[in-house]
Amino acid sequence: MFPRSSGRLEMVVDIYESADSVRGHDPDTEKEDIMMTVNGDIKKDPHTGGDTAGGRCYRLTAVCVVLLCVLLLTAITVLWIKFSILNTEKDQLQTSYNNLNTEKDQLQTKYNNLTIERDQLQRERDGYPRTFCDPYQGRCFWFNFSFYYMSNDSKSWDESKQDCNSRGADLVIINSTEEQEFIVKQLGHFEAWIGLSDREKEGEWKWVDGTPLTTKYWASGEPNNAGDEDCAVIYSLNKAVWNDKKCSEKLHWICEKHVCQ
Ligand code: MMA
Ligand code: CA
Repeated sequence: MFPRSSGRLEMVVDIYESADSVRGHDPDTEKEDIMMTVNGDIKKDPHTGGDTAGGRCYRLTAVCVVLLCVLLLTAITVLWIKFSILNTEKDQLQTSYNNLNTEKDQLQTKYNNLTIERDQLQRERDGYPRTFCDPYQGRCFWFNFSFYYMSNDSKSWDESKQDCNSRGADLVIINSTEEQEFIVKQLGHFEAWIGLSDREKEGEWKWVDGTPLTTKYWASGEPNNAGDEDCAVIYSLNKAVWNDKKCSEKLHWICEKHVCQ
């Protein structure tokens, strides 16, 4: 039955529950009329004047699907936001973990150095002389018949001299161009105390073993005693040169120990 109504083709499906009648139902009371236009509109049953059961079911399904979609979208959005927050938190935790790890390594290094220093001090207290070369505190090298120690830390000239003495050595005494060029190569761009000063008498430069200065390698214009400078440093100015500086300044230093000393 496909009657035409107001120019539109309407499909009317009358379902008669004939099967039900077979099962003992009255087909007249349980008859359902479904009228659906071709363009999908649900039409009211001209006999009853209200929505058909199929139309209501269709609308209910549509509403349910829309609701489900909205629910799904909300859930996805919430999950995505949570994921983003967790991701940011993860990154922050990773950064603080890395920072803590770096800090831990630094503390570990400090701890190791302090342990070495403590052991050294204990050995000294027990009467053992300080070892000349401690690779944790500086760099050690040798040249001709001498061992050299170049400090990692910085101290005044007096403290530096004391450190060398505690190693059974003294601040370096330079006897040749070869020796000082070799030392400067180890120094790189640093400057370091050498065993030369004029603190006893201004202008009378002496090595730490008391010998007067003969062969000099002062930088041009030095020593200038600028603001009372009585201690000498070595540094590189294309070649190895010396400068006088205030003895209280904290700088690296170089100890020298003769092989047969
Ligand atoms: C200048 C020069 C030196 C002096 C230092 C002190 C940078 O060099 O006057 O002779 O010893 O300053 O820092
Ligand atoms: Ca100077």
